[in-house]
Amino acid sequence: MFNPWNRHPLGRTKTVGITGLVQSGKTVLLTSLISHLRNHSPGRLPIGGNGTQVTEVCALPLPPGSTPFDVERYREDLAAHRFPPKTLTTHEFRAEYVRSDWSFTRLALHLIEVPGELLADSIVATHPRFDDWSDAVLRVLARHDFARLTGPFLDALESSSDQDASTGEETLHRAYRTALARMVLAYMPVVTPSSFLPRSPLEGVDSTASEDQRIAALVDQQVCGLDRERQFFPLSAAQRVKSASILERFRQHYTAYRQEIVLPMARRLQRCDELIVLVDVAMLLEGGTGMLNANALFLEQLLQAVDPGFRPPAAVLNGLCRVLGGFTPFRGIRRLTFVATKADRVHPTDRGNLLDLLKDLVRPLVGRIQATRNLQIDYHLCAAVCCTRCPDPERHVLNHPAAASAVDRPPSVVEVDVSSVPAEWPADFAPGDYVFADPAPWMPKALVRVPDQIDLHRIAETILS
Ligand SMILES: Nc1nc2c(ncn2[C@@H]2O[C@H](COP(=O)(O)OP(=O)(O)OP(=O)(O)O)[C@@H](O)[C@H]2O)c(=O)[nH]1
Ligand SMILES: [Mg+2]
Repeated sequence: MFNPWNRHPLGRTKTVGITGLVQSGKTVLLTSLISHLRNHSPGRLPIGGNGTQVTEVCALPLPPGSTPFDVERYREDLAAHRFPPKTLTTHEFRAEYVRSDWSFTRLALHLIEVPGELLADSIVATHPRFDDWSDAVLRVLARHDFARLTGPFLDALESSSDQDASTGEETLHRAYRTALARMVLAYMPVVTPSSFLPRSPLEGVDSTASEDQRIAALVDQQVCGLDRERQFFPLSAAQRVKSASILERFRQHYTAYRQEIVLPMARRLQRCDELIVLVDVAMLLEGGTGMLNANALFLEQLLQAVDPGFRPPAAVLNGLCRVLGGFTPFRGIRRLTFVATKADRVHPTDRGNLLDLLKDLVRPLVGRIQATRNLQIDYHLCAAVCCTRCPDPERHVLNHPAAASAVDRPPSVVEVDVSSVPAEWPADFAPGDYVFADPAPWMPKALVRVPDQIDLHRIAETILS
């Protein structure tokens, strides 16, 4: 938008989605980034060259019905060594920025945090029909990585042909909810429908509850669909032939769920200009091969759902319009940035390996898209808040504030041994083979002070380009 009265007359807009699995660090990254840009110091967060200064000129109104990203509240949480609350719905932030190396341009930046829970339903977004979703989900559940968690449900499905249809439905539904509950507790990112994921603490479950008690609470309290009356679970081809009335009902429930919950989220992601996907690589090493494979599958489904990149004619037209400072005729994701987050959890000498592991995980997945489309892809490593210190580069230890400290009291500092990050993904590794630092959250209380970070400027540069 051209405004001759403004010192920066050329207005550009950009929408950036920040996404990644549950607990990948989205809220902390946005909180730290916005704090840094509000108090920008080229010395602490170098962007561009020659001491470029970034200024947040003003906050901009959000589209009606959107939930604001509450940066002040998250800052306070972190400063009090509390985890930020779980993000349950899409949170948004809009502000206008100028950079001292932009002579005429100002940028209206729209940042959107998309919760990881919703992304588990990427497989729903890419399958318009219940029958196809069922087949796709059953194929995933039969994979070796999930067999331990989903075996009883698959066995029940197999043997259900001997049972009367309505008894079979209740037994199967319970078996499916139990399989999902086991996936939730194992942090497997393929829980669909994602309505099953708990949005608030479960009733009757405290920190002393056993795994069986947690599974029972999830099975009893969570739903697979829009509500208790409109639930569904995958049916095999044989079941679909045998139980026509159940199939008809499940098709309706699936369509309603897809339209009300999943498609709005998928459209929102597809309308972003750029997407930043956070991956906690250290957590994947801690979780074992099963979790690594599940995450690769999750990333594949996410890429299918957001459908990034442009075919050459659309890319050329958009590029031309952008150079001329105008509206781009084709909406969609033109740039994907993958970020290995929480880099402070590993020893400083291992951070290069962390980035290599991220590339090894993602490259095969995006290569197929890049082969046919114009799509910019970047890989970065960062810690939005650096909570660890390396007391001695010769030893594989890190110092950090202890995670289990009393709220509102400065946490005690502990020294922990951390594993070496391998140069490539090991062929087979079990949960617990790797252990990294798990520091308490941290943020300076004074608003003029910005948190220590590792390479956050690379993300800022991407967003403000
Ligand atoms: N050491 C370290 N911990 C981090 C960093 N970023 C996030 N964390 C921790 O990781 C956990 C998850 O961070 P969040 O930012 O809430 O993650 P999220 O992706 O928004 O999580 P959900 O909203 O629940 O999906 C919190 O305990 C944070 O303190 C980081 O840069 N370094
Ligand atoms: Mg969050």
